[in-house]
Amino acid sequence: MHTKNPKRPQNRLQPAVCRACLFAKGAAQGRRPGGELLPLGIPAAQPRGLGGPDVQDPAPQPLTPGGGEVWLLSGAAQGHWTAGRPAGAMPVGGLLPLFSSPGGGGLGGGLGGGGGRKGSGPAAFRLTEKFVLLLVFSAFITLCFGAIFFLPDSSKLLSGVLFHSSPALQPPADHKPGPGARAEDAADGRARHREEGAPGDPAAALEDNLASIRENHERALREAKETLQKLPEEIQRDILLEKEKVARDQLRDRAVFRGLPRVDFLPPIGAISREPADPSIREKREKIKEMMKHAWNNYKRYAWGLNELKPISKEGHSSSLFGSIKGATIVDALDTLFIMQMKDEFEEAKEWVKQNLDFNVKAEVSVFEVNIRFVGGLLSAYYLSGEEIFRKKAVELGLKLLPAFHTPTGIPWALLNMKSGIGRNWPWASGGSSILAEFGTLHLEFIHLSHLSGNPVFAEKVTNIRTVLNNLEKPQGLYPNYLNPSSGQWGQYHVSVGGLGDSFYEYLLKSWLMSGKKDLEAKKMYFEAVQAIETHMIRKSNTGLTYIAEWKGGLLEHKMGHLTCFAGGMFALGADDAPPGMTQHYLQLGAEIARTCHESYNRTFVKLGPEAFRFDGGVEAIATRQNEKYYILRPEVVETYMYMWRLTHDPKYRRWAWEAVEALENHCRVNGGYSGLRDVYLSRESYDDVQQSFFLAETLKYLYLIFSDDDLLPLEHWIFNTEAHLLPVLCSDGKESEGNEQ
Ligand code: DMJ
Repeated sequence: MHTKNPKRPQNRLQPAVCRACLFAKGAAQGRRPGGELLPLGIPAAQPRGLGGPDVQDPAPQPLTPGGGEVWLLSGAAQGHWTAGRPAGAMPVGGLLPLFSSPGGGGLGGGLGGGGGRKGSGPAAFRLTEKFVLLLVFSAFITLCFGAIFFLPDSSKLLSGVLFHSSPALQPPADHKPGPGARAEDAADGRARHREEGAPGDPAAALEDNLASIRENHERALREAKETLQKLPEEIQRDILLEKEKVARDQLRDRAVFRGLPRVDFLPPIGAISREPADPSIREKREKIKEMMKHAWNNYKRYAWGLNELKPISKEGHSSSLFGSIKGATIVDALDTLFIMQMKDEFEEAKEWVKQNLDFNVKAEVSVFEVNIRFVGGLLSAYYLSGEEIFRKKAVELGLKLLPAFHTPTGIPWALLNMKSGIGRNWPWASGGSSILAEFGTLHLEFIHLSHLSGNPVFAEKVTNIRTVLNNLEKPQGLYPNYLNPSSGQWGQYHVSVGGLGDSFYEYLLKSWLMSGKKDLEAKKMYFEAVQAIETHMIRKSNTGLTYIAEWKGGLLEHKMGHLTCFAGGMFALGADDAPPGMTQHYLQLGAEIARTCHESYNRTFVKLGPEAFRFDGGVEAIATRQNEKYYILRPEVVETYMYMWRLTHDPKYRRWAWEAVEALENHCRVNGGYSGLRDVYLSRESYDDVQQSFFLAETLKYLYLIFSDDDLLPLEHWIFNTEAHLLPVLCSDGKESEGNEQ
């Protein structure tokens, strides 16, 4: 946690390696508390020597103590100071005269107008001085990179120093992969993931590292050189231009927001259905509605307005994935409440959204999570209810996410500070890459944002992602999980239909379907990808269970994640449009994956499946590692049952779904709601004390649909986003398909 000192400006100072480049670009900027834009290389706080803000401030020693040093803060060190020196800070003043100033001016002072030392800008240096500076600077950078990459446990250093991540976003050591994300493991799972499997060739990895060090080094040098060549006036002009651009963008966004076009709300098709005729099915459906009530009432009682509920502690649970946006459970649950006809609850949720849902938050959010849960949830609530507030909030949030696309390629950052508009990637992601399942899971929502706002900008952003992907060479036709948003090159060659990859494939198929089958590019990309996946990643176990392995640089890790289980439903859903002669094949593949995932449930004590299960070392569909034995109320297996039921009406899918209901009731239900389990093979309960918001958005919704007639949310009219939020199919003219007058 950051210790906040209200007197200290909250600007985050960047590590030394980033300074020159960020400054030179004049692109990424920090803000003074008062809102004035500053290049990141310049500390927003005026050092005491320069008449800093407050003499009472216990804060750190001057940025230019004795007129010399500048302290660089690491994220963890922000706000923590020891004996006149920030913990984790390193002095660079002596090394970097550019940033120091005997008179207390330095570059920051010069630009900010506070320093006033004549000639303190770069132009004051003679050519030889510049050369020496350059040499010193480059030696310093080399030293930093050397230390970062070659010291033992460099990954920790990388995340702690280079990427400077907020502790709030760091995976706690004993926590499960983040609530959700098929773009999985926002928490520890991901980082471990990366280290665990990766067979790979160490020489190649070293070569990769060296190449990226060289590349970074050269870029930093180039940019430092450019900065040195600029006159202070030029730098100031760049800053002004950038400032104007930001202001222009903000104005444009506000205009869009104020002037939302009128849209005719079409009554949704099949949003409400009659009771199932069969009394035993009716009873089961009623039971699932009762589960929703139990989950909702407890959330309301103990955690109202917070993101999620801790059902054992009976208090709120906040996930760093949403920064300080609140109310994840409320927004995620809206459409489930609607289709279950829980009208009072829907109304109170709507009222909360109206009064309290606020996106003007400072902390960083996961762009992917906020998109699938909040944008998706709001869009879905709008399309079902026609309430304008949901459309307005969805567009407002969409606009807030746009700065994430501010990268050289337009591939968005994973994390975004919605206040400052500054983005970055997960520190653990291969070489600063963005994640396929994250940037590849925006398409559906963004197309609808353009549709509902009349602003093409959203659609343009996601169309560009496609273009970038289509211009890239794919190893064996497969899409690696990592893509660098600056270079536009793939990171590590890891491919997964589970965490980090999954919903990218799902969104290709659903883009095709949601476009009223007009988006041929999506269709082509989907079927080509699926074909490559089948060839290189789908295998059968000794006893004939079909599974989808993970592909790492040409080698297979024979493990399948709970997240991967969604693919059964996906294969079946795409079957109708498969290349000639393949429809039956894909339906069959969907059925086989469903069976394997059912086995992974059936082979546990609690009859709910583990996070990942393996097909090696003599086991099949069983988790062998302790850290893969948990179940966090995930939906993917019942999601696949839902599609298989709808598409085949084979009664076993209802049977299997009911087994899951019973297991949830027997093992996850507690007085205070529903909890995940730490070990599904244990006979005693091992609660993790979190009621994930997707339990209400997805797990209970899919279960309810399995025990409803098919005319509730017919698949030919509705697309479920990856969080099970509903988006109507758009016709060829970009309009929603006509509603009936139910
Ligand atoms: C949900 O947030 C979404 O389904 C996402 O795509 C992946 N993971 C969780 C549920 O497991």
